[in-house]
Amino acid sequence: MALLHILKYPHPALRKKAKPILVFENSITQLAANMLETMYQAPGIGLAATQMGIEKQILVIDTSDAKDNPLIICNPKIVSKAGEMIYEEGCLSFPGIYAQVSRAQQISLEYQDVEGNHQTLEVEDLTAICIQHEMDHLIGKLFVDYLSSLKRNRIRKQLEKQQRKQ
Ligand code: GNR
Ligand code: NI
Repeated sequence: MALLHILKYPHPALRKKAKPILVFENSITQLAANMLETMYQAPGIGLAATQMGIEKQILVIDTSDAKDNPLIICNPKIVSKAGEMIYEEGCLSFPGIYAQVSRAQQISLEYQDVEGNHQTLEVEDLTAICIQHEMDHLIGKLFVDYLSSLKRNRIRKQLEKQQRKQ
């Protein structure tokens, strides 16, 4: 296993659109294991391949308190949404930045597991929010895109300054 480097906003790779995984070979299992290790170490509750500059439709989450419930999701598609929930979100590509975002409170999902088997999932609350946040990453969309351009520009300047100091 290995820790992966998480790209920080405004890295241009965060805007790339991920492609479906067609062949579920060993390298996908390896990538998923490395993404989980990187997510737990960060620590975070989710991670999308786009955040490492990898253009594949794969995300991992673990929203359990005990951090003992990892979920690997490939080629996800939301088939239904319900309700609305506002939650204070953070993102590992935006260290130290938090903002309120409104999303569906409940979602139904079709996806493939790491072996390529088709699965369905119904989730709500934090897990639903986290999966929607990660699925946005896979299409190059970021949580700051839900904010005004004024707020987004402030955040961009703050992060650019932070990265110059490193
Ligand atoms: O660790 C994370 N926490 C979080 C909190 C609220 C809403 C979404 C998230 S996802 C984030 C990890 C991350 O950046 N995933 O892309
Ligand atoms: Ni994120």
